[in-house]
Amino acid sequence: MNAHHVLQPAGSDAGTVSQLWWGFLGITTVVYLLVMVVLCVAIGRARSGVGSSPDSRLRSDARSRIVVGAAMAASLVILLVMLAGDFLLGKDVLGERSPEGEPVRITITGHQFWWQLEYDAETPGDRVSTANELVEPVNTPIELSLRSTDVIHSFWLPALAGKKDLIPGLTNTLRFSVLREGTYEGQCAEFCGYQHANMRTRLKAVPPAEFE
Ligand SMILES: [Cu+2]
Repeated sequence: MNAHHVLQPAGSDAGTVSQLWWGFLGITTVVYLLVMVVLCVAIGRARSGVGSSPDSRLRSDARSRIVVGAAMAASLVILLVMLAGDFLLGKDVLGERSPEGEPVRITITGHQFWWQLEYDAETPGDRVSTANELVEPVNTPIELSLRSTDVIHSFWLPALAGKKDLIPGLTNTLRFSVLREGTYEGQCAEFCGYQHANMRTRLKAVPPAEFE
């Protein structure tokens, strides 16, 4: 399995995003094929000279009014469906589908060109600082606080969750959970300087017992 792949989701958010992607691919494929069929029929009719008499022009005028009306109605329906889909997807991505429980909290600070990771804990002795590589328990909510000390970076683990920016002077929050054990590659997704391409990260998802 390519752990960098956005269409092989292993996280709560990435699953929703890939569902949306496949849904759109299906709908747009059907629409494309329909348009091509109608286009071929129209070209065929124009070639054979159908509809060139004055009488049939009148009929085709009436028909084109129906077609325009139907197209407008279809656009309205599609817009409403997309609005509803957007609303439902937003609810999913905001974490209402994530597992219950106390999240593992980590503060991530973006630097040119590395990620500083700090595991939050009640007792100071349990706080851990590390760089670039995260270790997380599976099926447990994860809450990342994202900050930056220099320029804007963007934290992105394609197989797990969408991008979220790290902005100087602002703390952003990213919540998700990992559904399968494995190692997942990540990448800074906002151009931040000459070494931007080397600003990688990695998340190792382990069983909760091993994480403790
Ligand atoms: Cu960066």
